[in-house]
Amino acid sequence: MPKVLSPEQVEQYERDGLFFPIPVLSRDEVARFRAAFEELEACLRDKPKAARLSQTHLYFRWAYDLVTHPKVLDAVEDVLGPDILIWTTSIFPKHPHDPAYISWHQDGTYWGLDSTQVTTAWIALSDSTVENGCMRVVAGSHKQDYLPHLDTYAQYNLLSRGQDIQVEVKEEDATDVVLKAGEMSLHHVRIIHGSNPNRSNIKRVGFAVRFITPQVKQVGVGERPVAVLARGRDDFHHFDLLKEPPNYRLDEGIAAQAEEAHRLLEALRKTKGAYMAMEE
Ligand SMILES: O=C(O)CCC(=O)C(=O)O
Repeated sequence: MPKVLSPEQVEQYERDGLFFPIPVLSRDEVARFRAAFEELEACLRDKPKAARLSQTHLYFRWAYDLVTHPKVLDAVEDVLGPDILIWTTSIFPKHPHDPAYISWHQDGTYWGLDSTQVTTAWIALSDSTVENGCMRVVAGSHKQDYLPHLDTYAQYNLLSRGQDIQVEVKEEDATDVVLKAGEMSLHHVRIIHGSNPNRSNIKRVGFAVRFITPQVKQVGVGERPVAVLARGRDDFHHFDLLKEPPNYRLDEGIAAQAEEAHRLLEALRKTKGAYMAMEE
């Protein structure tokens, strides 16, 4: 029996590669997570981009609590089944009138995962609207294979290499994933998606969590990545599992996160073709 999504909603996810909105956080919870994020972001302002907003769930208790929130996991269980790992996380803030955007892309093209047993929960820590640059998807596009992408390194592209899909995406094919703070969407690893700049006075904050099943392997990284066993069991042992929730003070967490990001980037530089979401 599904936990929160009805069988029709699960079918819709399978058909469109997307389901939203899914209410997951109370108003108080949004306030707690948003305040913790703002505090972190303020401390990270002068840090290099790659070390900043990736893998926060491994270093900051609030981020761990958010990504393992029972309501988030219930919805993920409805599409992935009872055994769930958290592979990576990224936070995507867009400040008022921020020119930053995300080009049309398919996540799986550059993640090095050997399966599509992967879903992203995009949790809104602010309202996410057409005006402030909500995520946009091409519903049903996950049914196609992976398409060629070009690394553009465009200045305001939030993706690390400005990966841009090399097919025309028609405006009328795009669905705006409008969410209220505390709601989330789920999207398939092959769906074509992106987002426009924030043209409003309202900051947009999205917390993206990449969930996989334990069968999934990450290829080409040359080392065992760390994952969080969020629910169920892992009989495959493709990842080193985080032993306990993070318990750092803010400054310690920032230092530990920066050190690990630096180490991983060095390791990735030696592994041609392998990229992780932490690079985003
Ligand atoms: O935050 C956005 O607008 C898009 C995020 C994204 O590309 C993703 O979560 O895969």
